[in-house]
Amino acid sequence: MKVALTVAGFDPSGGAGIQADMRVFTLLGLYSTSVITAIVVQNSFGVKKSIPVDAGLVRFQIETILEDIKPDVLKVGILQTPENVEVLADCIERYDLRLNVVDTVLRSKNGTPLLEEEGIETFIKRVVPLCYIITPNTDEVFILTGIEIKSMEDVKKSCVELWKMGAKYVIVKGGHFEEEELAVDTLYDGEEFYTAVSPRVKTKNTHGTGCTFASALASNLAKRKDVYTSFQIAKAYMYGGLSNQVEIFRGKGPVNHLWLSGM
Ligand code: PXL
Repeated sequence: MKVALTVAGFDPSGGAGIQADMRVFTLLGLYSTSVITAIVVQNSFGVKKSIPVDAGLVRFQIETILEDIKPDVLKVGILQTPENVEVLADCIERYDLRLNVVDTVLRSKNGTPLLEEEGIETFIKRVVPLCYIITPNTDEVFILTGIEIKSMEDVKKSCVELWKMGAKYVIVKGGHFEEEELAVDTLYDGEEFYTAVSPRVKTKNTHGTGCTFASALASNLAKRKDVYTSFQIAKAYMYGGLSNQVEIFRGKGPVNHLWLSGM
């Protein structure tokens, strides 16, 4: 059985972060280990507060897992502090965690910072060059590159920029172009652009989409599928989760991770 490690935040409402990651890994047939970086106090109406885990404790968790097993893939979510960014970069280098998917979680949908301002520069300097795949949405692209995405040309420009900053593969998610009929994600490998396309699903239940996509991607990489195939499978898994709705919460509920098991 392939093994994943997620380094991410804890979501008490269960739809994002470590809980989403572990659910996706399980459904896609992987064993999942997890290191917690922050406790994100939230429900379906939004994030109230995020409390970071001390960087020394994040390091201790990673070291303790890694002295025992080497995961087949690493998935990264919330880091919150510059110190946690440094620890992650250091551990990727030290333990050679090169097959990774880094989801750039910078702030919540209602604006709570999930990476502190001072951590962004450190993230760009230390983590982006170690990313195998980086998966920003359009808001995160703006924070990381200053490029405001209004067109496909802007998407391509930002892919090239993030690739130049050191990520091996860049996926810019188009889920935030709300007026379009299609949800188009773009992959860039330094040479060519590839797209994964699905119909846009009109739903309020989008909590955890970023985590879900990144974990589905990571699961397929761990199974030694290539990046291009993993990209298409992850997109298809997302579309299934969004289009097979479950109503659990009163606010913005989670995507349905369980749709693949027929629920
Ligand atoms: O979707 C970003 C995200 C990631 N991880 C955790 C979160 C959130 C957003 O709320 O709570 C734990």
